[in-house]
Amino acid sequence: MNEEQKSLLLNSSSCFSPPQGVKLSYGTAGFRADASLLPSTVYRVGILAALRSLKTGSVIGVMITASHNKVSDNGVKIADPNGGMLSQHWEPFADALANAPSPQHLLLLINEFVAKEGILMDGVSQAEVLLGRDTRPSGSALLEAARQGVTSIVGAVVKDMGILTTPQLHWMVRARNKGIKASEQDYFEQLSSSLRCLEDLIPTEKSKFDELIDKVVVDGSNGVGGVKLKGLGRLLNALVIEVRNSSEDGGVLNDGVGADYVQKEKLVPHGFGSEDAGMRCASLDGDADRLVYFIVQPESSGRIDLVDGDKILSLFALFIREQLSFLNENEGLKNCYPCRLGVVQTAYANGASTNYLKQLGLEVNFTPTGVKYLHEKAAEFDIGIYFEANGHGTVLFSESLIEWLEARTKEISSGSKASEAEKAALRLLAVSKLINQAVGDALSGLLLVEVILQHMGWSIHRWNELYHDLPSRQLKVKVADRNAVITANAETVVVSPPGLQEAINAETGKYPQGRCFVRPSGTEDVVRVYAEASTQEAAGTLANSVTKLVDQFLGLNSS
Ligand code: NG1
Ligand code: ZN
Repeated sequence: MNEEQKSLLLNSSSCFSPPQGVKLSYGTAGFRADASLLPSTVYRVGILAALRSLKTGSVIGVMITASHNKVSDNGVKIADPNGGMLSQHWEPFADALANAPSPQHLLLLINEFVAKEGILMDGVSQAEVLLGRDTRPSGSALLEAARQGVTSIVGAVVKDMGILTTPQLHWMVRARNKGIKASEQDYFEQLSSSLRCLEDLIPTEKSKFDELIDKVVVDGSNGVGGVKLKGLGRLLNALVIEVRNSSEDGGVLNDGVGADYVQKEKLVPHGFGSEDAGMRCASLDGDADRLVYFIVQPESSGRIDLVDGDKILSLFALFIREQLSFLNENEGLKNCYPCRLGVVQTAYANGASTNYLKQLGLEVNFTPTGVKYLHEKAAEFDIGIYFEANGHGTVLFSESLIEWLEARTKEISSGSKASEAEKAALRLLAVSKLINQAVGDALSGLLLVEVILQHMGWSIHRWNELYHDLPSRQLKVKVADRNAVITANAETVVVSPPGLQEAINAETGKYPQGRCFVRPSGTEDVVRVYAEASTQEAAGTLANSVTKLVDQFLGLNSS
């Protein structure tokens, strides 16, 4: 590192002191904390992003958001060259950077790391970082901190992409690195044109809808998703999207609104009421990477029927499975593609959804919580569909399948009537363009759900009837040290502290269809408890009893 670089880093880092007595860790969603604690961390993540860009020779993204968490929180995470999460191999460096106590320590760390990774800091190599943020009031100052971090590395430039959904930024990073146009307009155009392609291929006998089915009402969680959905909606022909709880409506972000609230509380979000009973409603989270649907129950009970990420996954799996069967039906060997379709869930998936998917003959895989694990597993298939019950998920297509589909659809001669197999190939190709290949994306997910429902000629009620969720309950417990809980088998079994799993088993055994697991959260300082049973009351009692067990083994008063 030359003198110019050293003094640039020392000068700029002296403006950002790390918070005293707080240890930050790059969890499943990057760094997250109260926004007042974050300027130094975000500045340092800016440095990390510039180094990552130098190392990979690619564009890197930095997104400033705390997703579904409260408005006073914020967070920061990196988008890697393929648009995915930061390589796990760099996470320890992110932790060390964030917690370095002084500018001198920071410099030392960077020096060691660049030497180990063989990163050239010669002032000649170029780095580029795209910055984005959600609508949180703390976002603009934190974006500035990120900018300072990036530009404290010689040769690194910043592009401020402004207020975006998290998936938009990931999409842009991926597109830039593929040499594709990557503006917001390009994103909207790709989504709307692939949707149109799918709409044009809807079987004619199914394309008749009453007014109710044509419209979807979306809760934007008082965040960025609502604004973007309005922009996208203007480019759509057939689909009518009514947006409520958009950031400019003045409500508080994620407060009694949004996908997390709707999924966890199973209550009607603000801005919705009994007049919406029976309508097709959807909810996004604060940065629009989660999507759930819901039906407001009649009368003013305030309750909803939740159509969660598991049901979105099931709908996508059904549609894709149908297209694959058309694709290979009556085809000679030459035209067949031995497509491996896999689905990926976590322990939070409702047991009824897993049974349903298995009954369809699908390969169901489980990973620990955290998008990076699901994404990695799904990428092993030709078509990998992953969803968390909370509504984060997408459908990944292998490069070789896309190439094959492109070749297959090029053969379709204009003017002649496409065969069922050709239509299926066109549909799958359109899905691969519509659905975000980088991360779960509520906007593209919503368009895909909408067009599949039209394709099937299904109401939300018909969709919801695919299977019946087992009643479930989620709770959280504050403990002395959440990392004292160590789990195995995709987080379904506690291996430490000893004895806790046996106690959970004994409790769970008392309930018909009982299932329960506990795990440390990656984004909050709590242990989460999930319980399922044959009735809502039983699921609640089981969750409560296990919460007490966690408290006995690890509670704030235990050593
Ligand atoms: P943690 O706090 O680790 O449970 C939560 C969600 C994850 C994922 C991350 C990232 C639940 C139970 N957990 O993680 O699924 O979405 O946030 O946002 O919903
Ligand atoms: Zn989110």
